[in-house]
Amino acid sequence: MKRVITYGTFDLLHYGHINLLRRAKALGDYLIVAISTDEFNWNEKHKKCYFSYEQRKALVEAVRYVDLVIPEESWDQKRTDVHDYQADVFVIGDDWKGKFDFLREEGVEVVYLPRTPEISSTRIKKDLYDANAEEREAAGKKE
Ligand code: C2G
Repeated sequence: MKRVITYGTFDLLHYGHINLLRRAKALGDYLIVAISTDEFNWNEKHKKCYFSYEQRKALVEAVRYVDLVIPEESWDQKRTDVHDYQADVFVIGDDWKGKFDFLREEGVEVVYLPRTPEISSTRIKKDLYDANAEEREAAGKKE
């Protein structure tokens, strides 16, 4: 049983996240996903999520590739997580390339996967904002 672990915020779950989770699962038999808590996101990543941790957890748990979801509460829990959850492989998108090589010291294979281009939660928020502005302007013209 080869166990894979990955970490992320997974807000506004989109096909880039799914591509990552599918490829991560393909590297083993069991996939653990550590989802950043609301506090971790705000304090450490200065990200305000649209969906709460519980909502993001429910969405990711519904993905066919995911076997277990755990909370990510600190940057440095990875070193212990890989032992606590007997992870053989750590996977993350290549926007983090090189940042987690230290996990190799814990006997874990570290894999950086190419990100899916164009899509991101930030891009979704911006596109929706722009579309909404266009709709409001068009409605204003009609009145
Ligand atoms: N991802 C991807 N392609 C995208 C967007 C995201 O492959 N277009 C990947 C990221 O590389 C990451 C995962 O999907 O592996 C989750 O992305 P985010 O929710 O943005 O996670 P991030 O904020 O990078 O948090 O301790 C690690 C951090 O928690 C990672």
